Amino acid sequence: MDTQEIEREFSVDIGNVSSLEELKAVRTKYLGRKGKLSTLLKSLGSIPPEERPKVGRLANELKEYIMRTISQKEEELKEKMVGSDGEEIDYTVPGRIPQWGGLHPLSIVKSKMLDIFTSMGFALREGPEIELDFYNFEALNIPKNHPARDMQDTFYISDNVLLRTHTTPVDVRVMKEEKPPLRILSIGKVYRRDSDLTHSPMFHQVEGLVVDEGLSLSDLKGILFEFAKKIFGRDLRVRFRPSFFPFTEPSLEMDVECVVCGGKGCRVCQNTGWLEVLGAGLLHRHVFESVGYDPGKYVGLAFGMGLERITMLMYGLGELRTLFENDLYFLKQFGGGMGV
Ligand code: 2U9
Repeated sequence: MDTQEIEREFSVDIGNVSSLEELKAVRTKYLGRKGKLSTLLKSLGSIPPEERPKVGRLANELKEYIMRTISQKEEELKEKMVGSDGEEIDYTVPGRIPQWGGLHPLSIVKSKMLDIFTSMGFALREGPEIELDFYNFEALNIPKNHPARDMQDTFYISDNVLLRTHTTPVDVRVMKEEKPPLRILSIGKVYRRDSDLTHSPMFHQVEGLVVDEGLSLSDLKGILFEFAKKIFGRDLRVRFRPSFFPFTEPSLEMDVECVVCGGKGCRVCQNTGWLEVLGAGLLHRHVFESVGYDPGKYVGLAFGMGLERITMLMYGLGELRTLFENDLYFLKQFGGGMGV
């Protein structure tokens, strides 16, 4: 090999170097004891004496060129290995494996509920969390001095503006804008001045409303029974008890057989065999009147429940606050990947 061939091959090799290890291999290949340059210099003895000085000079120039280029390359590579703070970067340290995100248990249950109710023809509707007194109370048969306003301790922003205490105002807004038939679902944050082991000042409600002609309480019971079966994943017993809410008449509450003991009685159901799941009823005529619907013509089926309560029942959680603490060890148990 002559000096020109070595120079050409060296240019290709050095151009391909991207690490110190590769550079070391190139140095050995050209400058090592058995490298291309030593071989060339050793072969000087076998060429005609008159050509030796010229070839010798070219070989030495090439050697210097190769040494210079290699040390420049070395500087360049070392510079790349230093971070902006001047500290050397160790490329051999294993990379950090990013943690997979997942859905929060409340999000998992929320999307299950959405699936169930949309499959029954409900459409999700949303509204503001900062509400006017009219939509949150007045239109719902809860006038200024109604005792229900004490029941629902409210965060007031001004006399007339408040943080909604339920998602019901979403339904009121839709009813004022649109005509029956309606089949809507509202899911969202609500706020109450309540904070202890079983209450949080912010929690989520899921509410449903159906307005049409010729509906009856048995339609409501059918919807709720279907929901209970689907959310708890089996054909469990349910019972309906009479209750009271200002915005429904008659009002009822639905219990399901305890999902832990199957109705035998345990700590979770406080030995009753039943778990309270939701409240419901037929819309009060005053609600219809305040949105301009004819109570003689239409029937409204309404139901509401706490998302946290359903989530706790589904997963057998003992404490509400675990849902708000963002403790990764707790949250990772739920998987919550996209396949749930
Ligand atoms: C309109 C009018 C009334 C929705 C209903 C309940 C009964 C109920 C509670 C369950 C636990 C709230 O989260 S909780 O504290 N809700 O018991 N909610 S009827 O009634 C409506 C819906 C829409 C226009």
